[in-house]
Amino acid sequence: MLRTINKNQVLILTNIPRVPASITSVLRGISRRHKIPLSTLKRNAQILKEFNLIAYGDPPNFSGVELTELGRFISNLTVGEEPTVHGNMVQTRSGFRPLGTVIKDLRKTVLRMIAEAGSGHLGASLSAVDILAILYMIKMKHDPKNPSWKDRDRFVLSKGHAAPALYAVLSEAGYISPDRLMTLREIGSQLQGHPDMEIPGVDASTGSLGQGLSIGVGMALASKMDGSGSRTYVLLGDGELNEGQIWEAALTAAHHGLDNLTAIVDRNGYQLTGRTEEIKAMDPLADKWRSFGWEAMEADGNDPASILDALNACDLTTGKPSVIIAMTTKGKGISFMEGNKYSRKTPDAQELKRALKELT
Ligand SMILES: Cc1ncc(C[n+]2csc(CCOP(=O)(O)OP(=O)(O)O)c2C)c(N)n1
Repeated sequence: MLRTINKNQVLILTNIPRVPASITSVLRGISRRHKIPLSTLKRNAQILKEFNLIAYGDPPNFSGVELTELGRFISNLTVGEEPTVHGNMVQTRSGFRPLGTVIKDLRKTVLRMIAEAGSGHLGASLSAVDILAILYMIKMKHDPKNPSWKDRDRFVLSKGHAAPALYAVLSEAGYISPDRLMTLREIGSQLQGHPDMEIPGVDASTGSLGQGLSIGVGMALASKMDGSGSRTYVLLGDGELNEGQIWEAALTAAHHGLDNLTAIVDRNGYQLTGRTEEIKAMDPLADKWRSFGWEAMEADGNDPASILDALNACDLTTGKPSVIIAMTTKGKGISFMEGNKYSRKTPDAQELKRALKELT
């Protein structure tokens, strides 16, 4: 008998992570992103299981979902590209692409944008690329065709100086046309050194460090009051935690039990002028958040699987906000830029060429 695979089944096949994840969390993610009822996806997952294209255990012997060998074959045929070991296929403006390739391309875009502009926070942008990619490509419920969709998840780039990384991701997701990216920091361009809410997909204007978590608290509180079910994510710098306003916001979020709020600290260990621990020590950082009433966990912030696991764990937290201390490397991905060397340094033509070569 000739069998065909429907669109929902293709979506499921191409969204099975290469990392351990439960079938329910995968289907829930697809349901939220593509606005397909969970029950429809569950039925289709069951069919894929019967076709022997995916495998997962049934409760109580539950196990993570994975593609079978046949499933992987079909999935590759369907999307026409080899999935990488680094993660699942993600939907981009140009169709489904392997996450690992997308992330490399984002780093290349950030390098090109900052080189073209002649200024920008390169190290801080590169350290945050993986986190932003996972949020916009996998985790968040949003719709590039309808940026102001009321029930979308919200994102606040509190460390606003990493704007080039945000613009690169927003472009890949379909919000910003790629030909505008190279206007970074040009007079008259929307794409300034810090994000502005005029830009489709940008939920908060930021740049003055210390304010983003307060904005996120307001958004999460509003979502609770509206009953919209949307989540709010805030990306903070570790040096930014020197700002007292962060800790006022942390108290407020815990006071209101904002379990729809997740903060992510880009713990790259450096601020503008040196090591965070030398300028104002913060360790043990997770314990500090816990003492403020937050669920706190650590993750490898440059490992997509680790970030996704932590974000999924935050979804399960109830009654309090959650924070991920994402251990990252400033300048991540380019050997000679890692550390604080390219905090504010712009690559010259030679350096750009070398850096891009490392990402091939
Ligand atoms: C209120 C405020 N003070 C100073 C600055 C200037 N500034 C821009 S980036 C930066 C360092 C931030 O360090 P961190 O939060 O660790 O982020 P990283 O660049 O390491 O990712 C500073 C002080 C600012 N943007 N806002």
